[in-house]
Amino acid sequence: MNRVQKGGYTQWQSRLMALFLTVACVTSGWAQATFRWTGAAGTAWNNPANWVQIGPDADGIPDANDDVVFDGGNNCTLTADAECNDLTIPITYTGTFSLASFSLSVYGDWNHATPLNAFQSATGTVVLKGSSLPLYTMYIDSLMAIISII
Ligand SMILES: [Ca+2]
Ligand SMILES: [Ca+2]
Repeated sequence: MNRVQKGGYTQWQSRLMALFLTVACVTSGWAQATFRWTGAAGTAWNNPANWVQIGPDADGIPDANDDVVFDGGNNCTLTADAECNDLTIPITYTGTFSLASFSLSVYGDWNHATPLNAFQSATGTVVLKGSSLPLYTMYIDSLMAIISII
């Protein structure tokens, strides 16, 4: 028998609503974090000690649902393929971010506000994978830039 609780919902309806909200939270990106680069423990992107993490993330390393913001003056280098949601390199960032020979998949917006050499593609690859009208602001200050739109 379904007891009607306060608000007019039965226990079964309340449990179904709680399950729906849990699934919605897990799948909607509410569980994303924002990672601010500090470079406190070196230059490796894959070292959690180099990030200040705001919000939940299991391993302390940015992935497809996390926003990344570079700040300060310490350099960052990919040591493996990586991914993030929004990537922001503000004009206040005075370090360099190098892909080395790896790929960075960006699922959200690419915000690169500085024409300085803060971003270095080296022999790596940027993959812009946004699916919901992401914004890309990018300075290309190189005679050797190769842009492929596929
Ligand atoms: Ca995450
Ligand atoms: Ca992670």
